[in-house]
Amino acid sequence: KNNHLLEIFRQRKTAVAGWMSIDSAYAAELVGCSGFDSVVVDCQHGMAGHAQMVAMLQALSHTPAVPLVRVSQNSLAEINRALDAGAYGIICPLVNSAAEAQAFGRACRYPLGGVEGDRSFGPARGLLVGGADYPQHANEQILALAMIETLSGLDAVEAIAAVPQIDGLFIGPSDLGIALGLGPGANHEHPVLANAIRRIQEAARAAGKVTCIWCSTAEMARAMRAQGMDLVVPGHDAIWLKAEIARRLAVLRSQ
Ligand code: 3PY
Ligand code: MG
Repeated sequence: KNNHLLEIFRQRKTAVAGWMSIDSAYAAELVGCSGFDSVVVDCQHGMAGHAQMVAMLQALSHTPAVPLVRVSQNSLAEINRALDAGAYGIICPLVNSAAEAQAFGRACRYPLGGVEGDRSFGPARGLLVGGADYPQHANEQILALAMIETLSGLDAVEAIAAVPQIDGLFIGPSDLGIALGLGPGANHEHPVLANAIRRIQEAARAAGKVTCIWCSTAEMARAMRAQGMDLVVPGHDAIWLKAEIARRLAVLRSQ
């Protein structure tokens, strides 16, 4: 099975991904059927534990969206379990150094065909959704996206981007804004944050890797697309739900 995101990246288009903080297979299925190129199951700040993550990946299997998982930490065990459950890419939070990026990238790769990897063999759902040749194509089709959202990660961003097992950088503007002294909810247009975002983008581009970014609004996602991002996320399910509830209650209570 081909990872459709790779095709979008090759065509120099911008993928749009949904983001699940709610631990529901039905909600994941609904979002996966709503037109996104990809859907991320967030196991760091989202509610899903392992069992819900598996159910959400099962629900996403019959949607056109490429299933990605943000793991809670840079752990070989957790990354392997998400991949075995059928994720076609892993987003790893808080990558601080080239060494951490290498450990993360290696966790996503089988040590096959000269590739340096630490992924243990037991593809489980990978075989069901990816087909019998999953072990042969997994290394090329699975995305390893390292989050840059700390000062040490930003300082090491060029070295992180150069790690061969890493496919791309994923910007976390909220943590990055805090790390840069701007506090929570920093505006991406603040020159300090905007410069950091551009530096990350340039580091990825120089290494031939993609850049992805989490955005709190659709407007920010549109601006980031115009800036050349390869993948943008226009907020998450809880934000969408709250916004629409607020809009409807305002209609009902405004008079
Ligand atoms: C951040 O902005 O810090 C993120 O991790 C986005 O989810
Ligand atoms: Mg973060």
